[in-house]
Order: sequence, then C-alpha cells, then structure tokens
Amino acid sequence: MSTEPSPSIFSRIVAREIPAEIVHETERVIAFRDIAPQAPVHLLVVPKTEQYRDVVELAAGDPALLAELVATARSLAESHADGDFRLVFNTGESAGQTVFHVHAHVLAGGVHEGSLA
Ligand code: DGP
Repeated sequence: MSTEPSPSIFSRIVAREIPAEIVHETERVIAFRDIAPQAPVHLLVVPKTEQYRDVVELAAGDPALLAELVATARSLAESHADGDFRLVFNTGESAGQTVFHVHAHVLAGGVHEGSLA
C-alpha cells in the first residue's frame, strides 16, 4: 500500500508552498484546477486535512466533510459549467490513485463522451 509523503503535495498547495489555480477555499476545503486536465473543467476538491488517504477512510472518519466535498463539487460545476458534473474518487494505486490525500475530481463542461479520469 502506498504512503503519501507528509506534507502531501496538496497540503503544500494549501500552505501556498506550491502554486495552484485555487478556485474555492473554506475553513476545511480547498479546490483548484488539476494540473493535467481531462475535461474542459477539471477541478480537484480536497479536504485541508491530509489525515484521510482515500474516500473510504473519509466516509468512515468524517462523513460531514465528505458531504461538504460533494456540495462544493455541485457549486463549482454550477459556477464553472452548466451544473452537471462527473465526480471521481480514484481509490487505490491500481485504480489510478497517485496522491494519497483524499480528493474528488470534478469533471464538467462537456464530459458526456469522454472516458473516466
Ligand atoms: P489521482 O490520480 O486520482 O491521485 O489524482 C491526482 C491528481 O492530482 C492528478 O489528476 C494530477 C493532480 N496533481 C498532481 N500534482 C499536482 C500539482 O502539483 N498541482 C495540481 N494543480 N494538480 C496536481
């Protein structure tokens, strides 16, 4: 099982140690553009805490925070596209997860014909 270096790359974005195009931030959540977009709108919605490595851990440990991620995804899809979106949580290395600090991919703006991220 892969472990994430600490601080994770996303924690370093939260701390402004790595630049990112941040589109939304609250006390507990940050959202920014994915560095390698797979759709016209491709945002990452990330809890600021790095204590949860994937969505399964987050759902068990803090379901309210998971609900905030989903609500943020909806709101960003409305402000950046037509409101419809695909929400992807890659979970585990063989499923394509590369950053083990839980994050939601929000894909919008014309993803109906595309492949999954
Ligand atoms: P995943 O493969 O599901 O773990 O997604 C990780 C995503 O994070 C991947 O789509 C690329 C993105 N990413 C990795 N490093 C950076 C970075 O430094 N900045 C930004 N904006 N995105 C990054």
